[in-house]
Amino acid sequence: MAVSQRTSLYVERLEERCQPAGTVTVLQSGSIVRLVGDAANNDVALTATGANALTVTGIATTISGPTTLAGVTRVYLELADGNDSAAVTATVPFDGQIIARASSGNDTFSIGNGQYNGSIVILEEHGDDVVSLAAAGYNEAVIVRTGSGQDSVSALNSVWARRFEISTSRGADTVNLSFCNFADRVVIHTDDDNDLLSLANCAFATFSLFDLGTGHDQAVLNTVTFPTGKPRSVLLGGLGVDTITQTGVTGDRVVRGFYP
Ligand SMILES: [Ca+2]
Ligand SMILES: [Ca+2]
Ligand SMILES: [Ca+2]
Repeated sequence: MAVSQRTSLYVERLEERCQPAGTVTVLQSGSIVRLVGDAANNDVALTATGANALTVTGIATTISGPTTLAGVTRVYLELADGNDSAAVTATVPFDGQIIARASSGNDTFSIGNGQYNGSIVILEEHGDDVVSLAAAGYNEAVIVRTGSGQDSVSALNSVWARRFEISTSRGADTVNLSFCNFADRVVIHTDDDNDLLSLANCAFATFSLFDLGTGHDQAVLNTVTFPTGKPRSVLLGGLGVDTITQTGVTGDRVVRGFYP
């Protein structure tokens, strides 16, 4: 009897974890907006409606405070505990900065579909986080730190005017860049554990760094253009038995620490 009760409670908790819920409080102070979540699995959508204007929509999540915002130069996403999701779109170009602050849980950030003229900073810590940057022009720096956990960062079908930095810290992480043009430097550190770096149909206009850290890492490059001349781009396997596959790769690069 006791065993049966325990099983039943565990199933209920799993169902609850998969459902968006809770309340996100929207606070505006001058040009700064904070979206503050609670311990539940919050799910919000932000849509740019002007260079400094946004609407906030809760997906099975209650929004407390204004949902139509003007005069915004910076947005903080502070969704707290739980497995949170935030999706930002800017088919009307958005000039503000977007900063996601660290929270526990397995969080998903999707920031794309449009034009971003302000920098984007994602500072995650714990949990298996997913960051997706797709179908957009990123006209300022984009910095992604996903912390511990098995994280996934993907950049798809986008143009990057300024630097793009990714650090995925501990955990078996995946970084996938495809159909992207990078005008400025790209710096990727996947750090400890067995990571996967995939670059497909990408062009790098200036030298870039890909450091896979310790662990048995894998790099797969398919149809990638690096610039010629110095300084050269660098691919580092680091400690561990690392493998690299290069198909249709042009330009100068230094490849170190991989087994053939
Ligand atoms: Ca939350
Ligand atoms: Ca990680
Ligand atoms: Ca590694």
